[in-house]
Amino acid sequence: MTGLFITFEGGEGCGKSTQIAALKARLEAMGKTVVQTREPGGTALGESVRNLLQYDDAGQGMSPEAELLLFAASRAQHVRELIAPAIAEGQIVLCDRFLDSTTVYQGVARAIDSKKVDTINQFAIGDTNPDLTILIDLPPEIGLARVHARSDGQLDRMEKEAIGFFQAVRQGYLDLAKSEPKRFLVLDGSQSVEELETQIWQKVEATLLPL
Ligand code: Z5A
Repeated sequence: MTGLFITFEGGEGCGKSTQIAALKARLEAMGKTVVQTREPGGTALGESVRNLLQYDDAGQGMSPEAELLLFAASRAQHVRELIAPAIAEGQIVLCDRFLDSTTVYQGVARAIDSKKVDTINQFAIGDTNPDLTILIDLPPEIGLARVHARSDGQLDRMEKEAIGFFQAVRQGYLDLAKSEPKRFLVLDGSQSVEELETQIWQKVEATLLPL
């Protein structure tokens, strides 16, 4: 019995968490067992790394190379401790960000050599690849305005980057999705929560049918 591994990607505030919660509720109503998780994080080790990457003073001067390896370390543990065992038990794993975030944020926006990023990504995930990746595309100005509206002025280390960084992220995602059209579903994140929910459900239902 093998499960299903669905990842959600996109820029800040594009609506991933909102859509994951809605999809989880629909799947559970069908009697499916769902694991909802996120990156960086998802395990005790991963959540500690998340704090280092986002808020800890020790992370403030972090080099792009150290950042890449910390995201990969969190992922390596996440795959082995939580994701791969859940898939092997036939569960559905919904993950807020996965290896495509590294490809785009560290590879494209931080301009680290893409071959090196790919090698590290593959080492981290082994053979645990997503079955489906939902990319919620949104102009960064809109996503960041949503994040700022809910943050009380408290931004994490990466949210303080300049707008050009997030524009590079957006383009990086769109290029990546174009290169892997079978795995990616690209949705317009400026639609309503309900419209997005319907489109995601149509795709997931069709993916589940043959299982
Ligand atoms: N990162 C990396 O560089 N490399 C990696 O390998 C990985 C990550 C794994 C993690 O951020 C950071 O790490 C991220 C990438 C980097 N960096 N940055 N910058 P995070 O986990 O803290 O946050 P996030 O992933 O960027 O997500 P988010 O800010 O929590 O947003 P979201 O989950 O996509 O959106 P949301 O919480 O569902 O919605 C945001 C708000 O918009 C909220 O108030 C909603 O009510 C509202 N919303 C949602 N949908 C809609 C629609 N459709 N219309 C209007 N309003 C909406």
